[in-house]
Amino acid sequence: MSPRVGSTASAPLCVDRITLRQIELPLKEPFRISSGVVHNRRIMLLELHDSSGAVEWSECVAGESPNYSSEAIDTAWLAVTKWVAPRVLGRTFSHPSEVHPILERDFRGHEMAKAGVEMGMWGLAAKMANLPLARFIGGVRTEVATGISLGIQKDPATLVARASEAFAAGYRKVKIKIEPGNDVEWVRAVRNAVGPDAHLMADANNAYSLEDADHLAKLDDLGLMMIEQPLSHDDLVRHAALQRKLRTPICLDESITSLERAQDMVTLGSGRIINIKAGRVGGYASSLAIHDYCLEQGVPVWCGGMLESGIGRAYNVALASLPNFVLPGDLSPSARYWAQDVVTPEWTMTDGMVRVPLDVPGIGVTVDRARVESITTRTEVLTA
Ligand code: OSB
Ligand code: MG
Repeated sequence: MSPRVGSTASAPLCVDRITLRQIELPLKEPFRISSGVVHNRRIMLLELHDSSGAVEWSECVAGESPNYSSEAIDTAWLAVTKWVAPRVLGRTFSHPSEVHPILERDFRGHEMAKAGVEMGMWGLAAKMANLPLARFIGGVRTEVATGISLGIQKDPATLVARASEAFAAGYRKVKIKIEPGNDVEWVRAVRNAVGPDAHLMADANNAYSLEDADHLAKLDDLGLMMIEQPLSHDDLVRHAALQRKLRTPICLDESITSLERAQDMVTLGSGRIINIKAGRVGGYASSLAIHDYCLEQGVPVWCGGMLESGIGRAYNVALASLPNFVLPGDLSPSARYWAQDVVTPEWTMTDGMVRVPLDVPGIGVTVDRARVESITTRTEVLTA
């Protein structure tokens, strides 16, 4: 990949040690999507040590089970220790954009595992360049618009209450998780309660098939900004057929795992919006490439979330400061998820916006080591 226009020069990077930690962070309330439920986040954190003494943290977004993609924290742990870290440790990079191609060569899949390390290299490079990560990658925003992703609730009345509370709290968008049986009438109930102008969308996490096209078309009257990933996790062809039958724009999440998949989406007409999650596409270099391509193509993007701790969230917020992140992201503040986050300051939201940290080099938050230690359940130190 050629260096991105606007990407900032950096001092050479040479990481000689990566500390992996697994933390267990209880969610305030279970998060249910069509493909599974999460009660506690078991999260891999990475601490990258440069030979110069600089240190930065990153996070691998893989979850407990392979219900979102084929990856899970235990496969990612194996992939990082066995194949990802060995390609990076002790090697000198003149810019973090050089890491992605090294991780792609004869190494298929494992995007979340690759991204955990690759994004850490960007965070570290920003810190060593004495720049906030957002500025290091060419971000232009000082704050980013925030949406909330509401898991499937016990009944439509509860969903309506949660959505109304979210708008009252200032959120700029409410995303409603749907599945067959809990869909059109639930979204309609919310729409009737919040009024015609509220920014609403639905996310199906692959719960439908093309045979449901006529049913999904009933959403067209509900004024949704988009419907996210209605069909299979790796599908593009059927989404193109479905998009031809819907007025509501399709947004792809699971299906976009690389720049090439984003290009295929545009070529085939499989969707009109992309949810970029750096973890899903192998990290920042790939996210930047997808962002730049979508900007060229007039395809709006927004930043998705994977119930990250405050560390992963820092990378999401920095990414969302890029120019073509024109729709509110799944970037809720720390208190939406956790009784206590692992960073200081915690992520907060004011008037539906999260501030991009621009006063500190690197990821912009400090890791609370005592807090991390107290919830660590596995550690492994990898060296060159
Ligand atoms: O599909 O966007 C999704 C969380 C886990 C797995 C998949 C998804 C999500 C979310 C959460 O919607 C968004 C957030 O982090 O707040
Ligand atoms: Mg999604």
